[in-house]
Amino acid sequence: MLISRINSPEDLKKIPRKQLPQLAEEIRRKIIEVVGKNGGHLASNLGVVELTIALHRVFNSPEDALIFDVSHQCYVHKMFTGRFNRFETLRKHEGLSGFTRRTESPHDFFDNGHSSTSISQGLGLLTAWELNHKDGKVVAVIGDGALTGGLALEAMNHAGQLQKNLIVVLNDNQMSISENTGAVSKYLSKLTMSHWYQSVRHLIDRTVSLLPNSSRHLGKFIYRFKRAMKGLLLSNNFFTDLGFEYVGPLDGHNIREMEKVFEDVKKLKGPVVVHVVTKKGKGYSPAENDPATFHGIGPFLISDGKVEHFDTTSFTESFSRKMIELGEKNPKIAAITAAMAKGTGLDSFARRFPDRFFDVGIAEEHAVTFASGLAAGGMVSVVAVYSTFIQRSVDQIIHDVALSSFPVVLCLDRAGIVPSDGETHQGMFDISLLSHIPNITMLSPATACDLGLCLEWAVNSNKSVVLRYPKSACPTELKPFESKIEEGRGVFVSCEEFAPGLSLKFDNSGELKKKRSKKVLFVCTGGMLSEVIQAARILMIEDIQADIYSLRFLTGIDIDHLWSYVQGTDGVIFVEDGIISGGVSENLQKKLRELNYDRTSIKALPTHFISQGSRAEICMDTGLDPRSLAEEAVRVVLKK
Ligand SMILES: Cc1ncc(C[n+]2csc(CCOP(=O)(O)OP(=O)(O)O)c2C)c(N)n1
Repeated sequence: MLISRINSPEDLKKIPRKQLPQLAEEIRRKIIEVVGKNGGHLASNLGVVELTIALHRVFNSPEDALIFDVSHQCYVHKMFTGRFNRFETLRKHEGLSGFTRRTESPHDFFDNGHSSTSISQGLGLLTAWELNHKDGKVVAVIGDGALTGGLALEAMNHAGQLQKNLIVVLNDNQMSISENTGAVSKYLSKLTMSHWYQSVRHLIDRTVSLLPNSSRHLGKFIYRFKRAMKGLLLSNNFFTDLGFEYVGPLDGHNIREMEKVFEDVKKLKGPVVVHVVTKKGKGYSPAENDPATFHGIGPFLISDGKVEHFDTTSFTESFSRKMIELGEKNPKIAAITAAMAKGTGLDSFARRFPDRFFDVGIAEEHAVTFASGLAAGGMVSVVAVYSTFIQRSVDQIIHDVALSSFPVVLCLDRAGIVPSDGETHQGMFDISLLSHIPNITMLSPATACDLGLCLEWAVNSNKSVVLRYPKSACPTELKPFESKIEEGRGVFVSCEEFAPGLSLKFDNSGELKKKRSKKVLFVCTGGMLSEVIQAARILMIEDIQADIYSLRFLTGIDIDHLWSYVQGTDGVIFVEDGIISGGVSENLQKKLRELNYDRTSIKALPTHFISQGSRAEICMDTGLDPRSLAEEAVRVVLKK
């Protein structure tokens, strides 16, 4: 295999040109094989095989910097930079990250994962290199989806001003995760059409030159037609107007053509955009035909691309269904997402109520402020994004939503522990960031039914509400979670509910014992209910009665209600899938201390970045696995 002989970009440069198609084929096969097993960003990586070959053959990484935006498309780059041997460990616990990571390689300049950062990063890096008299080219590789992010446009604005030799490679496959949306996307299609125009123009020119003199009036007509078409397609180039040179659009699967252009572009002065057109999912028909599903996918069967389906309901599915139901009932509900229609489950709402659905592109800040505008105009806005990406919108939530108490419901999927994607995707900051904002009510539903009730309450509350729920299957339904929502109050789940057999205790002679020796109460965020139930079952076997109080509300908590369940217990264990600092547990622990109750302990995510693994592995790493929770409970109730 050619690919196994490449340990550095220098090795790649030695591969004879005629063997490059074979190399591309080997790379595609390897990506499909590993992502089929481990899951990952298949379609995006299959689309950039030739582009990455051309970039690494022309530029001299790491003397030159290749910066991948989001960096979900960096698999080929990893293979060329000494990581092919470990490629099988992609996205696994302690394996290679699915994104660029500085700790992995000097060829990875940034720890990316969130979108639209590469132009800012590249411009900063280049400026620093110049100030430090270091030579080297800086190339930002950004997708057409990522270009819809405001940060990328802010960076272009600045780059146009600074006029440094920044090279921006625009990888245009007309797809974000789903089909790209918005005016920028339309504009790029127009530019791409100009390529078609150039080819057609040459054909027309040749045909006209062959026409006899008598047909000259036809020639004039054709000339006017050409001019009109050119005006339509090329009159304004957004990039050149911002002060960039523009080259393209190029065929992103033609290595030779790209190499030639990159060689020329290296010599240019000032910033340049090289527009490259690629096909998402190239070379694997299930991904070519359905690039949105294969954007980020779990393990699948290579023969037909089918994904195994489990017989469980996820929080996302539950949200998706409830939104349709609420949308039917209330025509004032509008739904907004930032390029995550499929991931958040809003795609079905979009199909059912297209007039009330808005995909704003990768623009979380705008999504929130747009929602506040809708709310000001009499709508109830539901914004669905991932917890990690709402970090972008903290100011918009404070300034544009909470200050005016607008009825905006923020639904944060992937809150808490997020498997496989690592540090950049954990949903661990939302409680600390958002729960302290005045006028914000925050809820953490624990089951599918609970999510539905919380969402219904939220859209009817006329308040600014945040709902957070994890990427996981919902715990199987428990009756207490069907109870009516009472503001500030959590859901008490007695051990009889989730461990009916275990809740009865017999002594050695077979007599039913009335009481266990000790009693503990777990107070948890909804996303941790599954692990807490398992921990409670372990304790029941060990003669400790364990009940649960699930925090439906993370703000404005009715402390008297909680206290009524805490009284008479030998210990309280708070369990939270957010960072400990500024979390809800810290606050409640303080409140219980004020009531002279101090047999408490907090098990929350540590305040450091958490890398990839399965949910169970991350729980083990952070002490949130059922066994560790049970051990902590024993320590507290036995005062060890
Ligand atoms: C701030 C932010 N919001 C959302 C996402 C989720 N996301 C990851 S990749 C992607 C689409 C990127 O599209 P594009 O840049 O065109 O790359 P492609 O995968 O099409 O090559 C999105 C929305 C993200 N990574 N960061």
